[in-house]
Amino acid sequence: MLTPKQVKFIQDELASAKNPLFIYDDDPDGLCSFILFYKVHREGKGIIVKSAPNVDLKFMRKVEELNPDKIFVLDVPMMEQDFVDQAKRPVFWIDHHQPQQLKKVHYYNPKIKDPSAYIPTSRMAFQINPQELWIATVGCIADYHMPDFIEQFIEQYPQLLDEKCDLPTALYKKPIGKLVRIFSFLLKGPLYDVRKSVKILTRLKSPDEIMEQKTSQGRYLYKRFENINQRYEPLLKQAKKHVNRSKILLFPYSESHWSFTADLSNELSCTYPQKVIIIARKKGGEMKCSLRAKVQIDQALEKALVGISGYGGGHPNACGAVIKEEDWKQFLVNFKREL
Ligand SMILES: [Mn+2]
Repeated sequence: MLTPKQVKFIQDELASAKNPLFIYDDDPDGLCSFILFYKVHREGKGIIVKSAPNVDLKFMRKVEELNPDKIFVLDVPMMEQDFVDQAKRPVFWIDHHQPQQLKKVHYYNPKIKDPSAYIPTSRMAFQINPQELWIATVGCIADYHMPDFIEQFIEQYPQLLDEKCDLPTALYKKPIGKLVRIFSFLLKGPLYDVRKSVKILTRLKSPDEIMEQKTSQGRYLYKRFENINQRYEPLLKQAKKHVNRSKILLFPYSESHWSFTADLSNELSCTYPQKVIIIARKKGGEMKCSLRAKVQIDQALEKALVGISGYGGGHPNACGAVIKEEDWKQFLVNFKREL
């Protein structure tokens, strides 16, 4: 969590920014962090980190085009020093992945003090903007974290969550879980549509606008979600057919489908808590994977990557990895060995 002093500092920096640029991760935690920050003053522009989760020199083009006075980077695991140096603007970076060492950045990461801390970025963004309880809740639950303010949420939004429960229940048996899925799916598809959806999300006043389709904006988002969901459900069905006696549930699929890698692995991990889930989408000669388990897997992944062309990492129970296709078989052998 941010200290009261840090909260005040970031709030002041945000308040004095005339044209802030928000760079955020391509998942509901990143998106909700952006919405929380943006809604404080409704000033500036947001861009999603779509390819590798790294703010590098590619982003300089956007900096030059938009000419922001301050840059806020939210929930993105990595940043290049070259970017910070060339941007020549104050950079504020709020994240909760593996701590990085960069100079000339205002860096906030709860793992620096406590390596075992698991605090989604949207939980910290809620400290900056405590007005948007439902946005913060979506971000936290999407990142598999039951927030400490959940009782307040239940009181205010009983239609979304009627009682305290565990995360699998909240995610897959309660309406709040559907809202999490809506946020996740609205980030998929052509960038033009994604931008339009995000813009609408920043303007919603209540979750009922989507869930009950109470406004035309909410109806639009719900309709778009339903369309995307029609691509997801058949994949989920297919993936479930890959369950066998093995400890690992492995489901590879091709780039002819939209990417649902993280959504599939999250859901299957809750449905089959005994299994180690590996969902892999083949794209451009690489296997882009999401790994989930109720046991710790990040160290096994790290060891399995030795001698393999690829990279990966993440949290103890949730990791991502990208493996060159020619090393895929060997990687699986290694990973099974390390489990
Ligand atoms: Mn996150």
